[in-house]
Amino acid sequence: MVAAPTSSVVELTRGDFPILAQEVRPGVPLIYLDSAATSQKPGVVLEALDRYYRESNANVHRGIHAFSERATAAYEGARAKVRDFIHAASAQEIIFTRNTTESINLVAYAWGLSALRPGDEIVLTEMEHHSNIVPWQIVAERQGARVRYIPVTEDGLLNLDAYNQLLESGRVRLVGVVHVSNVLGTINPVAEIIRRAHAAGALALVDAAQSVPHMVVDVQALDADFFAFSGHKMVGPTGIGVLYGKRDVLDAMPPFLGGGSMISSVTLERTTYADLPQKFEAGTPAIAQAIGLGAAVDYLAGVGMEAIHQHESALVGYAMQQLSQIAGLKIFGPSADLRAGVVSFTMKGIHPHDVAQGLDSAGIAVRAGHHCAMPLHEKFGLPATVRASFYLYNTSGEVDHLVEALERVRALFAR
Ligand code: C6P
Repeated sequence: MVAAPTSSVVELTRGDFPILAQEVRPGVPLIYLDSAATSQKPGVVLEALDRYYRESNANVHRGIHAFSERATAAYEGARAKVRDFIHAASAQEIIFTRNTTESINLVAYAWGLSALRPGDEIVLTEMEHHSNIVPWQIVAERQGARVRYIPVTEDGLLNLDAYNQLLESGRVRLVGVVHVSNVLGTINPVAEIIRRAHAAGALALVDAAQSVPHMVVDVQALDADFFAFSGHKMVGPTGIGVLYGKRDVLDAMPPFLGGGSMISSVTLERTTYADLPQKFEAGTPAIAQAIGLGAAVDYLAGVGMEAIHQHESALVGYAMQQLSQIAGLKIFGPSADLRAGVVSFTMKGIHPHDVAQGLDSAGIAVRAGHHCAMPLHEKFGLPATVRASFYLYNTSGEVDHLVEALERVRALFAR
């Protein structure tokens, strides 16, 4: 029997998130267990957005006037905060995008369309989110390249022997791997995967959408060539994401989008491009959202990423132990020590959408469906799962409510 974990993280932070004091319906408080889809936002992030629009709003990198300089300083300040948060060497390696999806598409189109040749191979994994599958399928088809996949084992881990065999073809140009699965919660051994990719002469891209918000990451220690994540999953606003890329790799790539801000000079015949990071930031960027992300990074760093990770590990261990007591409930993925704060499950004889609806009537927000990972669900022979995902503001009491509500759903459908 695992005791309900207690944590100073949640005691310190819970009150910072105004939405968590909301009721779903009169008398039914919100229990938010869907942070893998998007996280809630603390007051400091909401205030940073509001303050920017009230006190500093202007376009960046354009005006000579004081407000443009103020907005530019805040926008570039946010970039520097992100650099420090993921331990990148230079702010020039931090490209602001809309989200993880756009970051990966940037690499697929800018790098893939210029570097891939017929017969080249891209290696991904069977546990990728669609955003790290579909762009590669599109680009591979155009270039005559091939996409291959590292298989997932029954217990939700990557088969690294099969990975070695894939690398033996000698044709692999890029390995793309999810750091933390949004379905299984599996924390993949990305440092080792990247080491093997480099030994085989391939670049390595990490989909870090579910890792950067929840644990300490160091892109230099991992030696990743590309690292993609979203602001909205890390207590920041929607509309802002990040692509980290090694400077020499980004320098060698052509731009993705063309337009204002990404140029050095333009004539009617040709264009020369700006240096990094502007080369990849065409048009007016998401200024307020970047500044909001800077505030989010400050907030997370203030709480401490190691403390957040510990809190979620304890919570997911407790949740798995409690959920496994429910008759007919099956959890997918590895043991708690190998996963982040995500638990996907099915309940015998009850459709996942019915489970989610039953939970919603108890004020509990979870996600049900394929979670944009259809190939992984297919692998497990499932159309859908129910997913509970945790963050720094969740409590063990909320896990208890989840378990009680699931017992009620089970009893209802047993009648
Ligand atoms: N997963 C989920 O409920 P965007 O939408 O671009 O911010 O993130 C895409 C993405 C990429 N990789 C992983 C591992 C992800 O989990 C996600 C987003 C959400 O699981 C929405 S589908």
